[in-house]
Amino acid sequence: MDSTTTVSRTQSFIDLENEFGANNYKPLDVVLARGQGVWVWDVEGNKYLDMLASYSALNQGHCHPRILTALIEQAKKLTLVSRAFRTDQLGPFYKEICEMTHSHSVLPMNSGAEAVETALKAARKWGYQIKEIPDDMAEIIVCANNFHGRTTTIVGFSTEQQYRDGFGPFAPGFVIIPFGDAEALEWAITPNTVAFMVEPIQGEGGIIIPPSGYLKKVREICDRNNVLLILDEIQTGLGRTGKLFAEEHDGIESDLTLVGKALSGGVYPVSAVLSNKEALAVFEPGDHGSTFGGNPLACAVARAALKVIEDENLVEKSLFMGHYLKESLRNIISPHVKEVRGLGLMIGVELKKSAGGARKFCEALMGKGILCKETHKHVIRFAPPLVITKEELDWALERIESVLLHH
Ligand code: IF1
Repeated sequence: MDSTTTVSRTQSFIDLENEFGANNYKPLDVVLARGQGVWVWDVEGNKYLDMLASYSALNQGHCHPRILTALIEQAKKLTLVSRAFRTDQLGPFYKEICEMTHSHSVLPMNSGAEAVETALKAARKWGYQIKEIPDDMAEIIVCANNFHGRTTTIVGFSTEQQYRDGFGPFAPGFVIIPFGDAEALEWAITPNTVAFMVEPIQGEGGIIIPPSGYLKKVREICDRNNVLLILDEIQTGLGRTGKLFAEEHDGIESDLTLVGKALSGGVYPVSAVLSNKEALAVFEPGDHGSTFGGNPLACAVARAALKVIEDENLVEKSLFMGHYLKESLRNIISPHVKEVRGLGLMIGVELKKSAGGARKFCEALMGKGILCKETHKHVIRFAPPLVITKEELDWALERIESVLLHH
């Protein structure tokens, strides 16, 4: 293939997207066709190291053979019965995820936003039934700079103008406080507060890590005020930060934990609400549901994805490799870098304003065979699959260094 045909091959796919698709994304102009482990290949045959890992959905790496086998074997047997009937996958999935995460009960959904919505409903119903607050008065506290998904309820309590503009009117009942400020939580709680929902680390917010001990204080405040603590671990969970859940860094347990993304290893949309308390117990038949939530294909995939995390020690790998990547990034002396921060393999490199934005650095990295994505204009996010090796990180670091030094 000469270079003129190769360029037009990529462009032809981009043209199709532009002609027929809604314009709600502006991706890098790379058209991927294949993935294996930490590597992906575009339609020209170029190979890239995936350092985004689909926003942590690919903790187990692309096309993990054990997860694919589970998908294929289950797909041949039974894919969906709806929740009108039972399957031989649901119970075992429940048992395995509850045992692995020390949860008492679980409610399966598909997307992360659905898990968030499920937790909001559970918290409100818990507030009316158990905390006995007056009808339709429930308040849920969330943080500024949050990202919990894209439904109309969720974007209604976003503080990012673009996520909200043009999509109102929004659901009432949400109170916004600054992230990382436990005192602000104390102040915001009223007799009608049912829950506080927070990301342990704000991902889309720019890899923002709260002051140490924040979640510990938050847990104590919630306990003292009979308020549920909902942790959105859709991005931070399942090994990403070097613990199975980020809450473990503070030695606490949430009341409701939301998981998604890596729950399927990026193979299929699977999310869940995990509960340590009576919160999920408020649901009765008919209160909540989903056609695909908990389907046997999803359960088989999630069971395999969880086993891979366990059997391949991905939590420990994330801690070890994350430490290595973070320290190595800190050793790069670049005039553009303001701060390198992160936990496990969830790392942000914040650039100085004078660097002119992270996007062009991501484009330069793509030219060198590394895929990553800017967040909040000035932060380059590095979050590769947790299966990445030291040799692969060294390969990446050489290229990251040259981009950070010469752009
Ligand atoms: C996109 C961002 C990341 C999440 C947390 C819930 C959800 C997400 C903490 C909703 C989703 C996504 C959505 C995806 C890109 C990605 C993202 F940049 F948009 F913000 F990861 F940082 N809670 N995050 O991070 O889960 O319904 O999407 O399954 O393109 O919007 P979902």
